[in-house]
Amino acid sequence: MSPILYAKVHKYTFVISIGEWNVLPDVKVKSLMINNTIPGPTIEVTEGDIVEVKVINKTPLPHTIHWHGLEVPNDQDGVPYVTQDPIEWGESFTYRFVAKPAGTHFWHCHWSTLLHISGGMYGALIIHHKDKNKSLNGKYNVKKDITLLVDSIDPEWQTKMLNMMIKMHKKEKEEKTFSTVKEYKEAIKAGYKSPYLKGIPKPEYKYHLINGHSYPLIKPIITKVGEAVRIRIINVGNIPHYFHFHGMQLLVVAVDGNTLKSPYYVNTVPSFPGQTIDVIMRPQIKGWWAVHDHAEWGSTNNGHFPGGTVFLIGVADEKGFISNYRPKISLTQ
Ligand SMILES: [Cu+2]
Repeated sequence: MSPILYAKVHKYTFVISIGEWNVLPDVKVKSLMINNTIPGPTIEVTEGDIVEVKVINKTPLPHTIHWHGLEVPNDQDGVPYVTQDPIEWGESFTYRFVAKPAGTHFWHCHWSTLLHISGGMYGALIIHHKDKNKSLNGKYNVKKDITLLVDSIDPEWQTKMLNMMIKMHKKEKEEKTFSTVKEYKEAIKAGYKSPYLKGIPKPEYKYHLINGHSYPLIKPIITKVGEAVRIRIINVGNIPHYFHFHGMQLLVVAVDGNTLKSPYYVNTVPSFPGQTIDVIMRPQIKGWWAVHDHAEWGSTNNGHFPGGTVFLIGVADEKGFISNYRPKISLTQ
């Protein structure tokens, strides 16, 4: 009998809808949301468990979901026209796979990826080691395990593109596909006009998000002197960020979910598009410590510093005291 019959099954339902999302109190963006939130649900399981995700599409756009970093059966990989037809308006599709390998991963929509990720279709996918001896949380005595999903958006581009794509998809109700390159070449000869000849505008990223919000809406991390916090940084967007942590060193322990044989210390953590990076911090000095993208554009809201990915780490002493200075919200530096 297959051991898979005894595996734990985790069932999720992803309902995709179009709505408005506030990245800041006064910045609302037309978005593609899963279960009405950005980021979408976190999938957190143990290696070898079965993950079952029912995707229900309530938008007039096609979608597929890709399990980034996972080794899934080919027909569950979620690449439109490579492993499956897109999930159309009113349709649903259920993905099912064994969770592997262990580590920090994520999921995202793979249709019109540039627009649908910035639209909000992404979430964390955390797979814990089955073998407790391999657990990084165990090894480093981690007291807090925090995930930061990083993205950059251009609200005007996003709204314009979503409206345009909805109109186009309604009008044409077709994604022209070809079975072979020969067929594609012949269609062009016969007068087919490729959409790339028209081009589309490029986004100019103006707001930089951690877990769906920009500074000053990003939640601070609160910890104690000497306590280990694991931070999983997942860059789902299209530009790199370089997170500089004030007042401490961080141990890089995993990249793309893979545990490093030789962990190393940094105080600036580079985060590249599509990459996940796990760091352990164990701050030694109490106080409010700033973290920000040292490529400073990523620390702005529409060009204004401070904004974007800026956030704080509050390090308390054994009595719970952080600092006499109480941080203020500044938008005018
Ligand atoms: Cu999508």
